Amino acid sequence: MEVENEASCSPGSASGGSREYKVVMLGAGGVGKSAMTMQFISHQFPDYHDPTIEDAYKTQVRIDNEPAYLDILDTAGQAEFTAMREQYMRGGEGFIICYSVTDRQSFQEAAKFKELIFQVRHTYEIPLVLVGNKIDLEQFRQVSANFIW
Ligand SMILES: Nc1nc2c(ncn2[C@@H]2O[C@H](COP(=O)(O)OP(=O)(O)OP(=O)(O)O)[C@@H](O)[C@H]2O)c(=O)[nH]1
Ligand SMILES: [Mg+2]
Repeated sequence: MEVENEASCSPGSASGGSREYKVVMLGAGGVGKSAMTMQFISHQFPDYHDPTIEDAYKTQVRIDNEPAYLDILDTAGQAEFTAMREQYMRGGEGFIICYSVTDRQSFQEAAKFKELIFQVRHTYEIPLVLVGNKIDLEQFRQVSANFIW
């Protein structure tokens, strides 16, 4: 994956003495949100597409040299599972918006996710990262790395 846009992370609530950060994975169906999450959580890459309804993970990390918890919510990209969207956009402290570089429409949908966050939160001052995934499939690339969001 390649990180193409980044904003700083703001602190979240405390959990057992450690800071807790609520991160939400967003993006169109099949762009690789679950694969990315599994790679991060368990260092395994699922090579199948099992459409997510909603999966939550909690893992211990160090952020700014302090122990912290990351609550990662892996959400549904497929439209039929998106009823909870507004609720998790309200609760997220940081968002990872994913698209596939092989799928131009998923890039356009990424911009829509940003707008949806704005509609729910009424501010653009929300930490978020735009991730262009599947860069190993260079021969099928539809989204230039130079595109500006
Ligand atoms: N070649 C390649 N395939 C990938 C990459 N990331 C994910 N995939 C594949 O893309 C397919 C979909 O990945 P998922 O992680 O299930 O996609 P998702 O965004 O979670 O999809 P939904 O849960 O339906 O929203 C799977 O077959 C993955 O193995 C990548 O970086 N490169
Ligand atoms: Mg998924």
